[in-house]
Amino acid sequence: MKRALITGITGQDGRHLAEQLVGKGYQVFGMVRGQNNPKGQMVQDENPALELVDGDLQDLSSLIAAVEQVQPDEVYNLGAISFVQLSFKQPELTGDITGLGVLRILEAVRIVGGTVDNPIRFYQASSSEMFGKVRETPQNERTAFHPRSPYGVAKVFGHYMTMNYRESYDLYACSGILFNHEGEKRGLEFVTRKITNGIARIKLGLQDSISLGNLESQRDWGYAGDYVDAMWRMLQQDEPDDYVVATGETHTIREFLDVAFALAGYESWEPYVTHDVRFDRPAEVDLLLGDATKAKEKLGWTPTVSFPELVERMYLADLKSEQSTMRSRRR
Ligand code: NAP
Ligand code: F7E
Repeated sequence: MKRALITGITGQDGRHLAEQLVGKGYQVFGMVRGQNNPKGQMVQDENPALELVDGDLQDLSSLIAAVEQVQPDEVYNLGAISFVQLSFKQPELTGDITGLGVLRILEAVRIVGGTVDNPIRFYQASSSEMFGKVRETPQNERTAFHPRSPYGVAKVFGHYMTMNYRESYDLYACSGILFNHEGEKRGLEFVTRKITNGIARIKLGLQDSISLGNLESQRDWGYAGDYVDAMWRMLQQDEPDDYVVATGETHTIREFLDVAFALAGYESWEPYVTHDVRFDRPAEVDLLLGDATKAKEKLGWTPTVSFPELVERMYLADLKSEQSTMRSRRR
């Protein structure tokens, strides 16, 4: 039975990945930070086969202890401050967790090491935000980075550290440069889920409108379940490498609104969407479009959920969950 340790287990990707790895017969350990973190219980209820271990990406000794305790075959480093907007407000914290946190977990993996026959394999959650003010379109593994936020800068640090540990210590370390991926488990702070949840609540009479920032930026949005499968595939190869994971399609926030409001039966979204400057960013990433040819050719990976299917899946899940909350409040 293979053993996997996942940091960021309480986040969107951690939950999807844990479910898939348990389905493949792995013994899965999820790292939870903090004292009595309520999300630990939530993921344990969702996935009873999961085992929780304590640890924090800000605390090297806790990471060494977690890796020593679990003795993993594979470590997936998904933990981060992942919300770009927050990274502008708390850049130092973001640098520490999203950037230096990668160095700390790499150190823990290097120090504990695994066995000669079975060294620990490491996955780093790199991001299309590293491309930022893009130098070329579409973006691939060779595209130069130009990050536009403290989050993007921290991810570039983590990305290069992962490469450096691979080259310096012969660590089996891969980075997945993942473009935006969404789904029912996406945090409510991100624009896609904010929109699908907002529409569900408007439909049920629970709110009147959705306040948004810049509607012109373009994102290459895929489904999170497909993207965690790509992470696993990266760690099954003979040699470690870096891969772009993307759909190869890009859409504006306006297009997302068009599809989502139409699904809910509205002719137009303009009456329900207001602009709030608080959601504008000091620097924006205008256009992301990924070229995942390498992942397709070497990993045999392809996205399975189209853009309209993704929006529908998210809207229907939000409608169902808001309806069930309403029913339980009435009881
Ligand atoms: P997410 O939902 O925001 O989850 C982030 C996770 O990091 C949470 O489990 C959080 O735990 C954990 N975390 C935060 N601070 C930590 C710390 N000090 N020590 C240990 N864990 C900590 O993010 P996601 O969407 O699942 O993304 C997973 C990873 O992929 C992240 O590294 C993200 O930056 C990266 N990424 C995401 C996308 C995307 O579109 N989703 C694209 C490219 C890259 P708490 O619950 O305790 O806060
Ligand atoms: O913003 C615009 C916003 O916060 C998308 C993270 O997973 O993907 C994610 O980062 C776009 C931006 O995601 C609102 O200005 C407009 O242009 O959903 P988002 P993100 O910044 O692309 C990358 C790949 C990651 O790695 C990150 O971890 O939508 N936008 N109005 C808004 N965004 C938000 N959140 N809220 C708004 O009201």
